[in-house]
Amino acid sequence: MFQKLLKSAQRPVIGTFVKLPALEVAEIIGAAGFDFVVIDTEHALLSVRDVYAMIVVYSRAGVAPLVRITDHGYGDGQRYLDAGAAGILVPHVSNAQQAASTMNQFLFPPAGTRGMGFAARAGEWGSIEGGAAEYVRRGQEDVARIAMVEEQESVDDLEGILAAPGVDAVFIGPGDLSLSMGVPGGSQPVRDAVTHSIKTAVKAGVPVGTVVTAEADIRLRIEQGCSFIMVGNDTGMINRAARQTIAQAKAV
Ligand code: 3PY
Ligand code: MG
Repeated sequence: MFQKLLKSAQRPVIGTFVKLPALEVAEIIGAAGFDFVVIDTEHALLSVRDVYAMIVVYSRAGVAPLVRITDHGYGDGQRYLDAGAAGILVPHVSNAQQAASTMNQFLFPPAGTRGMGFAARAGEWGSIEGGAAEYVRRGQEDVARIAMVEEQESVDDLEGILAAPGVDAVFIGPGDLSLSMGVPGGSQPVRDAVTHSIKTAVKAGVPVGTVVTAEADIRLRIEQGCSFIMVGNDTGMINRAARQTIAQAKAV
């Protein structure tokens, strides 16, 4: 779903992080017009069942559900892909070797070692048209395996990460990159490192995305070649709306 979206969209696609398991929130965000969401298990206390329900609600709303997994292990990522996630974001991929060994787990043999779960939701409960071969094809071709580049080391080894088997796209994380560069929260050198990373990925022909906090940066990052951009998250949207609502009421 996400891969197809990237290939067919006339313009870069826009998504947001989602951290709240309430399905009411998922329906509201799902109807708002986002192209994709990233269900964030790295920074939100979501259970596997929470993630599963969110995948179902967002995909039924026509919003591609990606899942950011917690680490480089097989377990969670495999289960979310079998639950029908459109892809996974792997945080803190430090170098090419790590990119290859991590993504290998999420490719079916002979390319990798992912296990067959044809009877799961991603195989339409075993009744997918085209059978197990179609389940495997979707797992290889339609699913997006996205490496997060968010350390100085990964910026330094970016060309290797971009060339690693199974890396379908990269996502530049300015927050952790700023920590890794010793300037929490960001600075011009961090912005420059993000720009450099985006341009390197574009040159390699690998889809690249990032998260922006300022509206002006949406245009900038699109002009630099990002094909997917993330803005905000569900908790931030509620927080801001709540504060604005009460501030406006009290200002009367
Ligand atoms: C980062 O910026 O570190 C991220 O993980 C994206 O929000
Ligand atoms: Mg991060």
